[in-house]
Amino acid sequence: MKKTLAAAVIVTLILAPLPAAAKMTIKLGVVTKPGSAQNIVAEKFKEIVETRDPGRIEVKIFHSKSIGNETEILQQLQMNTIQMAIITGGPFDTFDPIVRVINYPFLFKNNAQADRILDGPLGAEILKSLESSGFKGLCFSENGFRNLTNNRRAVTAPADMAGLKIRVMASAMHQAIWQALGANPTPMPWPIYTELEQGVIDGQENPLWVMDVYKFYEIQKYMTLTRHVYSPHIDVASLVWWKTLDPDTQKFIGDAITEAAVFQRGQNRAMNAERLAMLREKGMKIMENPNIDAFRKRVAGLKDMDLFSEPRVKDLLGRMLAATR
Ligand code: EAX
Repeated sequence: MKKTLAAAVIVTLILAPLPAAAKMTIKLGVVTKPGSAQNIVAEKFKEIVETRDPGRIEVKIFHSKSIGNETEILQQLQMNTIQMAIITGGPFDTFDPIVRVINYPFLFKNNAQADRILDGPLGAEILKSLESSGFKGLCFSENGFRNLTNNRRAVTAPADMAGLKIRVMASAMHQAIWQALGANPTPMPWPIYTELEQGVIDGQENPLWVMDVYKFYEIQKYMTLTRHVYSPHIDVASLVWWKTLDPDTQKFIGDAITEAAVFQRGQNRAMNAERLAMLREKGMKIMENPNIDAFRKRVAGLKDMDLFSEPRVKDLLGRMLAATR
């Protein structure tokens, strides 16, 4: 009797299906909503990872502020409660002042230059620096060149900025830019539709896709093509988590996110002309040729500010300014 029981147990154990190799889950955070630049990177990354090696990794995207604002998402990466994020360069400012260098006004002259520098050794230095804040910097995707919108008046020169209350990201660099331009900058986390609608702020600055996807044409009358900052996203992983991965998995993930970033930049750029036409058609008054020289002059002194007092940051800014001249 005992023997039969033992045999039955053994047979059951043998026939029981082996647990499948545990599938890895990557929780990925973005603050913006589906259709936004960050989500396009996230979704492309998910598609690449899940189709290139099915069953290996599942990517779960948390969007639309479902796990907090950008600063909160970055804190969750530091603790490895989420593993990856696509976050605009601005809010990294409070974690590592080195990112002020990429948010510097009128730094990059065009897309090709931004790609060359950010995908090259200078970009790599910035990604590397983020490790001391607990982030594994993987690559750059893009928000794009930022433009000013407001609800008060047509802005074509800094003099028109006087007293305008402009929402800025959680970034000392961005705040300094708008102070220098004579506006009244107010840092606020994303999203900001309600604040614009209620007139808590007069304006904001973002790339064209934002005015489209977030329907700012409904609540902002004027847009000025200032292109004052080329705004990358930094695509990052939790450093604690990254170190637990074997080199092959690191390469698989690193290649996939880089491919997704390159795809998204191309797509974003391809849509700019169409978006501009659409925003005009929706009734926005668009100042296409503002006095950029006057804007430049106002921000020329920023490189000597305390923002860049840390020697390694100052040094990188100097090399970046030389490389983008
Ligand atoms: O990507 O906060 C900002 O202005 C960002 O550009 C926003 O997340 C849209």
